[in-house]
Amino acid sequence: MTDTTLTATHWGTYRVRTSNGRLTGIEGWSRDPDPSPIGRSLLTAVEGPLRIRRPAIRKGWLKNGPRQGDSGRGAEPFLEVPWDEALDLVASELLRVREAHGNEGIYGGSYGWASAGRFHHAQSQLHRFLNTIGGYTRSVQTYSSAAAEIILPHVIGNTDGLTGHHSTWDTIAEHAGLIVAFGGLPTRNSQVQPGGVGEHRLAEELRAIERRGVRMVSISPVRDDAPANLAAEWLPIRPNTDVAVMLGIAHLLISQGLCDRAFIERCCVGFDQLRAYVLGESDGIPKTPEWAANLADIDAVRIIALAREMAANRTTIMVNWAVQRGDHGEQPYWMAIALAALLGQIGLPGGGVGFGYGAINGIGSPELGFKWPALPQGKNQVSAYIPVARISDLLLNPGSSVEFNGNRLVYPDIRLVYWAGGNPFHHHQDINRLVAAWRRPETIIAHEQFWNSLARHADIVLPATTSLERNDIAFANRENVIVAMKKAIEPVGEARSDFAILSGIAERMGTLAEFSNNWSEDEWVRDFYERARTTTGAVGISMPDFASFWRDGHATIERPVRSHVMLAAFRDDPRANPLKTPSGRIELYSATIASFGYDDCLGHPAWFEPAEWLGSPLAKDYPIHLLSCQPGSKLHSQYDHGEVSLREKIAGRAPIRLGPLDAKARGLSAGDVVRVFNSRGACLAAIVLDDGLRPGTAVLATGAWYDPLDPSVPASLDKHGNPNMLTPDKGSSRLAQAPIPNSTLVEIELFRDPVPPITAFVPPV
Ligand SMILES: Nc1nc2c(c(=O)[nH]1)N[C@H]1C(S)=C(S)[C@@H](COP(=O)(O)OP(=O)(O)OC[C@H]3O[C@@H](n4cnc5c(=O)[nH]c(N)nc54)[C@H](O)[C@@H]3O)O[C@H]1N2
Ligand SMILES: Nc1nc2c(c(=O)[nH]1)N[C@H]1C(S)=C(S)[C@@H](COP(=O)(O)OP(=O)(O)OC[C@H]3O[C@@H](n4cnc5c(=O)[nH]c(N)nc54)[C@H](O)[C@@H]3O)O[C@H]1N2
Ligand SMILES: [Mo]
Repeated sequence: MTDTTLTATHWGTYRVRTSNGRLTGIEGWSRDPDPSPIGRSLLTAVEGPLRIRRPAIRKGWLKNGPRQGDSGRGAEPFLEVPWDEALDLVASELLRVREAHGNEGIYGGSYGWASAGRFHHAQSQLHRFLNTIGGYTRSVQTYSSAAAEIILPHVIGNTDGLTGHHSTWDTIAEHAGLIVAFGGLPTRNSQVQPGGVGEHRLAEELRAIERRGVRMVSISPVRDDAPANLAAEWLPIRPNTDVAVMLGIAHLLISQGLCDRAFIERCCVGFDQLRAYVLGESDGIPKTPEWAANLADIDAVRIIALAREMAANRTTIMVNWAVQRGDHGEQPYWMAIALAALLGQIGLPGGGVGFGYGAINGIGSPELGFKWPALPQGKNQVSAYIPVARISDLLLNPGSSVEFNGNRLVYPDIRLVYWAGGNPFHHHQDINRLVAAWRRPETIIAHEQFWNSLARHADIVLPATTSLERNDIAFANRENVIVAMKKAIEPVGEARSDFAILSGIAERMGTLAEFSNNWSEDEWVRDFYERARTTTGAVGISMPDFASFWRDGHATIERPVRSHVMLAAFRDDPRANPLKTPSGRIELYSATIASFGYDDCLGHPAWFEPAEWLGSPLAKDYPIHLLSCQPGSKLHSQYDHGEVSLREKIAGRAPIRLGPLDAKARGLSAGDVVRVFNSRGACLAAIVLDDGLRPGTAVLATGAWYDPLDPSVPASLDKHGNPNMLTPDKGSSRLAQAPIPNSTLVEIELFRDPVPPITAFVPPV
C-alpha cells in the first residue's frame, strides 16, 4: 500500500511517500518555491544501520557502576537491554544522585536543535520532566548568538533585530540605496529555520533587492558569503577585525562632521565617551581609516569612500551572527548599532541595522505579532545555571566561579548529565577538552536517534524516534503555515518518543500525572492546536477546526503584519516610546557595563585584539585563520550520514576550502587529504581550492561526526573533519562568556600516512 503525508523539518516541509510501511520517497512541498535538497537525506538514513534500535548500556558502566573519571566512555562497547531494565536504571540513578548531591548535581541544559515539531521537542520534554523531579542545573543563551543576547539588551534594551523584529525585506528593497553587510548574507543558511519552514522566500526577497538596484557591499573573508545575484562588491576583510573597520568609518563620520547630531542628541546617550575613544582622546590612538586599514587589511581609501557613501545614502547595516562568534564578539554588534546611530537612520525605512539576515529563513519576514504555543516547562527549583558554552569548565572545575554579565556564578558539582536533542560533540569547542571533561560525571544519559558521537559517549543510551515515527504539529516563529506531522512509518526497532521515554521514567519516580497531564500524545498535539486557535482567535485570525486541519495536513493563516521598520516608534518619539535601557535611549556608553569593571569589555564599544587572529604572534606557528561556517548540505551534525552530506565528502572527509596560493605554499592540490592542526588538536579534511577566500583563511564547515582514530588515547586525531577539534574553549569576554569558534588559528599539511577508514558511520559493538 502506498501513502503520502506532509512532514516538517527545520529545513522545510516535505511530502513523504511510503509503501508497505517503508519510506520510498521524499520531495519538497509543492507550495515551497525553493525547497531545500537536504530533505533527501532522510530517505536512507531514517531506516538505516545507524539507527539506535534498542536501549543500550556501556559495558564498563554496567560492570563497575557509576564512578567519576571513567575513561571507558567513548571507547567501550555497549550491551543492549530491555526497555524496562533501562528505565529502572535511569530512575534509580536519578534518585541516587538527587539523594546524594541534590538536584543541582544533575546537568540538564541539554542544548540543541532536536527536530521540528512543537510537542516532541526533545529539550522541552526533558526540561519539563526534570522539573517534575525537583529541577536541574540549566544553561542560558544559545551557541548561535550568545554574545549578542547579552550585549544588545544593554545597548537597545532588548534583542530586537537579532532573531526577531527586524526591518522587513520589503522596506529595505524599497528604501535602501546601500546595504553594507559584515559577513555577507550566505544564502545556504536560509535553508533552515527552527521549528520548520513553510516557504523558502529569501531568493525572492533578494530578487526584489536586485530589481530595485540596491547596492551591496559584502565585508567578509569569503567572497561567496554574498548572494550570487546581487553583484555585491567584495571587501576581503581579515577575520575578526570588523569592529576596527566600523571604528574607522566612525572616525571619518565624526571628524568630517557627517554624523546626524540631532538624532544622536534625541535618541542616544554616551556619544562623548565614544567620540573620545574614536578620536583617540581617551587612549592616544585615533581610530582613523588608516588605523583600521592596517588591522583589517582593507585599503584606507576604500574605507573612507565607503564611509562617505554610507552617509550619502539610505544605508542598512547588516551583521551576520558568525561575526559575534569570535573573541570579543560583543564589540562588532555594539559598534554596528553605534555606527547606525551616527548615521542617524535607525528607525527609518531602508536605514539602521539588523543582525542575521539570511542566517535563517524567516529573518526579515514580517512577524505574526503573537507567539505560537510551546510545551509548558513547569518550574525549576534549582537556581544554578551556566552560560551555555561553559560546559567543559563546569564539569572540570566544580566549586570554582565564573564572571558573567555582572554576576559571579559558582559551578555546581555535576554528577549526572542528561542530554536529549543536541550533540555537544558537534557543537562545543575544543573537543579534546570536552572528552576529558565528559569523564568527570558519574553517569551520562542520552536519548538519541543515531549512533553518533553523543550516543557513543553516553553510559545509558535510549533510542528516540524520528519525526516520521510519531504524530506532531509544526509551528515556527514568523511562519504562517502549520503542518500536521502525521506518523508515516512505525518506530524503527524499539525506538520511543522522548515523551514516551520520559513518561516511563516519571512513572517509576511517581511524577507521571504531573509530567504527562494524563494525556496521550495525540491529546497533547490536539491541545497545541486548540491553544493556537485560541491565540489567533483573540487577534481576529481564524483557523480551521482540528479535524479539517488534520485531514488537510496543513493550515495557513492570514498574516496580521506585512511590514516593519525596526525602532521606528522609538525614533518617532523617544520619550513616549523609550527603550528598556537604563537611559531609555540607545547606549553608546553603558554605565552599567562600565560599573562591572571588566578589562575585556569597557563602557563603550572598542577594538580588542582577539586571542587568535592573523595579527597575533601565534600566527607564526599557525598562519591560517580557520572559519567554521554552517554546512550547506545539512543542519549541523544532523544527517551527516545522509546522502546529501555524503555526496559532498572527498575521500570520505569533510571538504576544507583553501586559497590556491596558500595551498601552493604547502604543496597541496585539490582533493588532497590534509591534517589540520594546532596546539589543541587535529583533524583530517580534504582540500577544495577556492580563489574566493582572503589569503590566510580556510573554511571548514561544521557537522562531520567526530571520529577519533583511537578513542582510548587522549587527544586522538579526528579522521573526519570536525572543526571543533581545533577551536578554542574560551568565553568571548567576562560579559557574555559566548563561544568563539571563529577565532581559531591552524596550520595545514599533507597527510602522508595511509588514509584511515571512516568509522563514525559504523555502529559500535
Ligand atoms: N566550530 C563551530 N561550532 C559550532 C558552530 C560554529 O559556527 N562553529 N555553530 C554553533 C551553533 S550556531 C549551533 S546552533 C550548534 C548546533 O548544535 P546542535 O543543535 O547540538 O547540533 P545538531 O546536530 O542539530 O544536534 C541535534 C541532535 O539531536 C538529535 N535529535 C534530533 N531529533 C531528536 C529527537 O526528536 N529526540 C532526540 N532525543 N534527539 C533528536 C540529532 O540526532 C542530533 O544529534 O553548533 C554550534 N557549534
Ligand atoms: N544549511 C544550514 N543552514 C543553517 C545552519 C546549518 O547547520 N545548515 N545552522 C543554522 C544556525 S543554528 C545558525 S546559528 C545560523 C548561523 O548563521 P551565520 O552565523 O551567519 O553562519 P555561518 O555559516 O557560521 O557564518 C557565515 C559567514 O560568516 C563569515 N565570517 C566568519 N567569521 C567572520 C568574521 O570575523 N568577519 C566577517 N566579516 N565574516 C566572518 C564566514 O565567511 C561565514 O561563511 O545558520 C543557520 N542556518
Ligand atoms: Mo545556531
